[in-house]
Amino acid sequence: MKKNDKISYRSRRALRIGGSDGSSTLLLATKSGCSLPVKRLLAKEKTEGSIPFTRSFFMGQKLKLLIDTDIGGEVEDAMALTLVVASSEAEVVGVTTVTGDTNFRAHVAKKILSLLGRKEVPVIPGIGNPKTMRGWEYNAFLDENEKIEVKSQITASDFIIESLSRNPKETTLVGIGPLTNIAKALDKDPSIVNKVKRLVLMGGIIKPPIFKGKQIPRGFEYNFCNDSLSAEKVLKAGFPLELLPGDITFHQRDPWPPEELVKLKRINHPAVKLLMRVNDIWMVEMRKNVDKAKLPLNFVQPWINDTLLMVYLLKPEFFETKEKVFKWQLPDKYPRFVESNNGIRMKVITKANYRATRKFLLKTFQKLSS
Ligand SMILES: [Ca+2]
Repeated sequence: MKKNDKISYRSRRALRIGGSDGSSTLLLATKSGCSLPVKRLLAKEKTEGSIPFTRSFFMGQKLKLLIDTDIGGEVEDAMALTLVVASSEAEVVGVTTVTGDTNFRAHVAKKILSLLGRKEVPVIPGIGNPKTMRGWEYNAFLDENEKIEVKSQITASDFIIESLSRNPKETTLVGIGPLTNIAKALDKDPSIVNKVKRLVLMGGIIKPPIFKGKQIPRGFEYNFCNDSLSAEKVLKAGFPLELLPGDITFHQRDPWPPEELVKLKRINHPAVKLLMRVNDIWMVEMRKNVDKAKLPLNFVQPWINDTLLMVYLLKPEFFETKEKVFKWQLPDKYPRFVESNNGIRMKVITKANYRATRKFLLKTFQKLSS
């Protein structure tokens, strides 16, 4: 939609655009149809409080998101979930958890949703093995003596299949963890490839970025490396695919500048307070990983990755993308993407406006406490 375009609509509808000064404008459309200059509407959109309503009215329904996540480790998945739930432009239809102790992860997702007043959102533990958990994760999200209680009558893969089949082409499946659950769903019902609206993934590294003169090791990308066979299966299946590769995450030079992190820490909302607690613990854990990888110590940063993907869904104008075709190669345990004339077709995020992303995140989280 461009500024000089016109919006035309033919059903009988009324739209009231509210202003922060209490004023409002009623716009009417009749069966005979009419059109309004978008420029005028966009000017109205700048008025605080009217953005989600006007956007959802003209751009269609809210974004329906089904999120498959390894929430419960670093803060990122929880922050990503908080963002989309806090945003009035998205509707989370369900959360499935993957890798490690998926019951624990489902409990964390439930906890975040409850703190945000959305405990009715279904959360389904998926495929994983508790023995592969790293341990410290239990201390970060849970309070002392907090019991993990998650029950589900359905498996995560069946939940994915059912959700996509109930509303074909309406739901965006978002993968911000290893792709084990999605690969399982694909095994059971290959037709989900045509039922999903978009499959949007965080994972892979296309060209290892350099940080402070050192190349980021491929193993720092976790999602595709953790279960590369499932990743290969899902990527090659023919989904309408969009990818945020780890390159873009690691191109951030100053992921959360201290003065902005302080503003996040000042937000008086239990969900954000929990995120900040986990972030502080994660920084200590990350220092150990960075020591092990012999990377510069200033690599210990609150990197924005899964959350960046959610911002892409909500604010695509902050990003640049390119249609690309890749061949998948697995010469060792770390996958490679080689550009090719035929292979896996996808839309790849190539650039991000990190500053705008952080500003949007901060504003959305601040609204939680107002
Ligand atoms: Ca994740």
